[in-house]
Amino acid sequence: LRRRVLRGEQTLLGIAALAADEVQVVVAGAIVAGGRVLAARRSAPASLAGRWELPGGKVDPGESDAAALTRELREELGVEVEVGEQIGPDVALGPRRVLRCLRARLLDPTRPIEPTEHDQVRWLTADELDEPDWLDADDELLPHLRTALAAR
Ligand code: 9L3
Ligand code: MG
Repeated sequence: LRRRVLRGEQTLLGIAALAADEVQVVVAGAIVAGGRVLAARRSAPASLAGRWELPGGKVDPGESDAAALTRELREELGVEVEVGEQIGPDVALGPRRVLRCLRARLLDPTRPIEPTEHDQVRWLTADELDEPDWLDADDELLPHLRTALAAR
């Protein structure tokens, strides 16, 4: 794990030297409600299928992080959200790509989640955060998610 984190840090140092338009940001939503955070299981691509993530996707050119996350969560889960602060640091996904986790609040918490790309969703308490088989980058955000859950 330490080796992987170190590699991630070196990648991030490299990314810091790039211009903003040379870095692909992938936004992920920490949807928190009632002391739980929503995790979603990927169904594609095959290499990532079955592993869990905070839902989201790529920021389009010229799009803000908040607009991208709002769009992705609408497409992937059929929900409307208000986007809040970043949780944890940017995590390197590759030499020119970072994962950025943002808090997202459901505008209508009673509306059911309707996943279009994920084959399961699950609401996790802080104590359950370690249970899913998370994508590597998302796994690095867990301590920060735990803090964010404790704060509410
Ligand atoms: N990714 C990693 N963790 C996440 C998300 C939303 C995405 N929480 C990675 C998986 C893909 C890439 O970022 O390789 C782009 O994500 P998507 O557009 O396929 O969801
Ligand atoms: Mg996605």
